[in-house]
Amino acid sequence: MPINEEMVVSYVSALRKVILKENGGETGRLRLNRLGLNINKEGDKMFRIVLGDITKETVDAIVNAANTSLLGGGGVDGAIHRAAGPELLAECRTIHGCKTGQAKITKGYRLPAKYVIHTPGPIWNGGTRDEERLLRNCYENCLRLAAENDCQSVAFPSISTGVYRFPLNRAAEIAIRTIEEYLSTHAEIEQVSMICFDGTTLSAYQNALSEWEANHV
Ligand code: AR6
Repeated sequence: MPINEEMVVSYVSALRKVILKENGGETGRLRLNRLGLNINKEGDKMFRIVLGDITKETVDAIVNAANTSLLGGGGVDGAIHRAAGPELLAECRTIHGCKTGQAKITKGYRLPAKYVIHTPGPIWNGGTRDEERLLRNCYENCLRLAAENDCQSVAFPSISTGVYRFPLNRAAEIAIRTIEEYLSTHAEIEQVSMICFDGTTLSAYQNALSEWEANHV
């Protein structure tokens, strides 16, 4: 039988899980690097950074950069509610909001994604209100909730960098570091995507990933 890319990716993914499980977290990751099996890089199957519209992503869960009411809004939140249909808002009404940095899950309804994980990011206030820690919490809590719900693929938008005005490069650095650290210590999630809506956002996340890799490989 001819070997195709999907077969290689699924083999590498299974092997990665075994190595992470046997060696635990960071040690496992370093071994993967040495073996040339670190598929956790931009453009490959483990961690993608792409230009796109998150409502079109066929993944187990997409993340919504929501507000604490969880009752919809503009930006990516508005786009997700429009694409999911009114059933999403109806379910959101039953879950009574969410604190900044925390996350709650609903079904995806008319979206190609099975679930939506809603997380209110911090509103930037010059860095005086613990915004960096809260943004880190958003990424961590979304990944944890995704794993608890057996999601293997998760797509994130650039949380807080639109209406909430979090400085883009700092937000990208926090997002990349948090996702990379989570993936290096947890094997359940196989693919994380950062879906960037414009070229400036895409460059910021690509640069943050290059910088992170330069310091960690
Ligand atoms: N797919 C991917 N990314 C998108 C999409 C899309 N369809 N649409 C916009 N973005 P924002 P925030 C990008 O403002 O800063 C809402 O009203 C956008 O270009 O949506 O966390 C909520 O209800 C930017 O890069 O979220 C809250 O009140 C990124 O998503 C508030 O905005 C985040 O921009 C949350 O503000």
